[in-house]
Amino acid sequence: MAFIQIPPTLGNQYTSDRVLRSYLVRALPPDVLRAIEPELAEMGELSGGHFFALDARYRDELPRLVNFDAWGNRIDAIEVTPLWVEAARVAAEKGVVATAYERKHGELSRIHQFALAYLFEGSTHVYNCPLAMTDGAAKTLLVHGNRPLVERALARLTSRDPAQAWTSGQWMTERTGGSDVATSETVARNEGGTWRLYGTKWFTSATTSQMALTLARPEGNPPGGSGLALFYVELRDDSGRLRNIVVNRLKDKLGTRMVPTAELDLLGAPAVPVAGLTGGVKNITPMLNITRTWNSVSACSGMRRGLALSGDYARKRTAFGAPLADKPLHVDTLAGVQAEHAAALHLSFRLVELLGKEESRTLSEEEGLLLRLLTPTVKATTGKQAIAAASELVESFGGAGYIEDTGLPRLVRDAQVLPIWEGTTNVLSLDLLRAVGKVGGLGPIEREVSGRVERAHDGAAAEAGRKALEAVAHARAWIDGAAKKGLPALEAGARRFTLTVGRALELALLVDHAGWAAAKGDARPAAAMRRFARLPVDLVLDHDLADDARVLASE
Ligand code: UCC
Repeated sequence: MAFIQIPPTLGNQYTSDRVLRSYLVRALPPDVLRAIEPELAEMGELSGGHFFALDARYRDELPRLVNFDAWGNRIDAIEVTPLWVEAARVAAEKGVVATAYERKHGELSRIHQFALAYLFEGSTHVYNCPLAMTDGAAKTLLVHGNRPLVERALARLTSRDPAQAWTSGQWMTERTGGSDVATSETVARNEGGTWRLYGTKWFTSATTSQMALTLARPEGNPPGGSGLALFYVELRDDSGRLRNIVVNRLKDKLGTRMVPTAELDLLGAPAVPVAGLTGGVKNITPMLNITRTWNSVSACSGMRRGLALSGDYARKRTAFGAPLADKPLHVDTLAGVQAEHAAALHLSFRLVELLGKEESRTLSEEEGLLLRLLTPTVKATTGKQAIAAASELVESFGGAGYIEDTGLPRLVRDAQVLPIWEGTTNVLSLDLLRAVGKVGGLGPIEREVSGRVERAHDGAAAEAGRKALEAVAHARAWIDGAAKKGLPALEAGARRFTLTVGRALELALLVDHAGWAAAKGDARPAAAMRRFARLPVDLVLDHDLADDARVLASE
């Protein structure tokens, strides 16, 4: 009996989230915050209540692929869990994608939308995956201005009516890999005026979608990413039958286990070019940049969910004569994760702010460059933070965190995908290197950091600000030096460079926010800033480690 413990419970996940609320009070004019707060509070209630209960009930259920009906007809139907059915309904009704396109609050609409997405993610077993791709598809169709496709799909992708709403897939990964997309083998043939796709898509996420954007090489095109074209595919005909697509199997994954991830053969699936017959890799990047933003915000959601559960448990669980919440080392350990969460949230929403401005055409040229640099940086940085946080938070439950039917191991499982899909840490680091080259240097990031720390409100903030500035200066000195040594030196240090830039930005944003909050009598952001300033920020190493890496690799 001594081992019977009280499980953690959750309250309203909006009203109890002091980091999100403090950010929103600052980022939004009072009338906008007043207008959207009821929606956020409702989503917070759903997340901590209704969906948390569904999570407890259905957490072991998996999607199912039914290849044949009782009479031998090939149907390849994918059945998702009851939790996902409910998530689809609520996501549409509450406008988790639509809010960004309705633009009720102009450039602030992305903040509104991503606050909803952040709250929605906690209990819905990564339903943010199809939502991210749906948002990415809507954006990509709009960017390319393909009027017939916009007219056909946009209203569905952004619908609030669950009966009308579509989700989209993003089929980019083939047997040749998910990173080096330019080597994709799927071929597009024009057969009597209709483009048809032939090939295998090795990972397709959330394959219950009605449509997908994908890449294929029109016959006769040259190799490489520019020889690919971006295609729009509707998966099923009016009777619900797959259109020359077969689903070979669902993948058995470490995490995101409710996401039906399928392996598909395209056997002449009809498709429509979205933006001409070349430039496919470049043309799909609007989608990637949106899904990378979702990934960043979802990384924050996972950290927050673990903290909420761990914090509640710490008040209930007694050991060595007192609740864990009264144990200095336990409190100190969680404080480190709280600081990481606050840093990740401020960084992710900075990206979201820029995205909103881009879509409202209020982005300055400087901010445009910053947006390009931030997207890979934020995704890479927050993905790594989410994993470290999940591991620490699961540990904070002791053995209970390791037991499947507590539901806690999912925190680690679902975090682990964040630095993998939508570009691994290394792929994003190399993307940042290329983007720095294109943008013409680190200037926009240096100016963002210096602008954020220049009004440091006290000695600790000034010290934290200096640390952020020094880290960025070190990153800049490193990239200048490595560029002179050549590409191998640049590539070998790219990950340390990217994570340094990301963490320096996080610290600078915390300094800025702490000053604002202190003036309002809120000491928490300054505590997060001080704590984060003591964690590793500058990861750049001056020594050229390439030789060491080669020696180690030869063992
Ligand atoms: O689909 C997947 C799973 C879906 C699940 C969604 C979940 C969402 C989150 C949910 C949260 C819970 S996974 C698929 C993952 N695959 C990727 O993410 C691809 C990773 N690989 C890359 O990102 C690579 O960097 C590539 C493929 C883009 C590199 O290919 P290339 O062929 O080497 O291409 P380049 O030369 O780097 O780029 C081609 C052009 C260049 O422009 P030009 O031609 O003008 O010089 C680049 O500057 O595209 C431009 N470009 C970009 N522009 C490349 N990347 C970007 C970018 N991100 N933004 C703007």
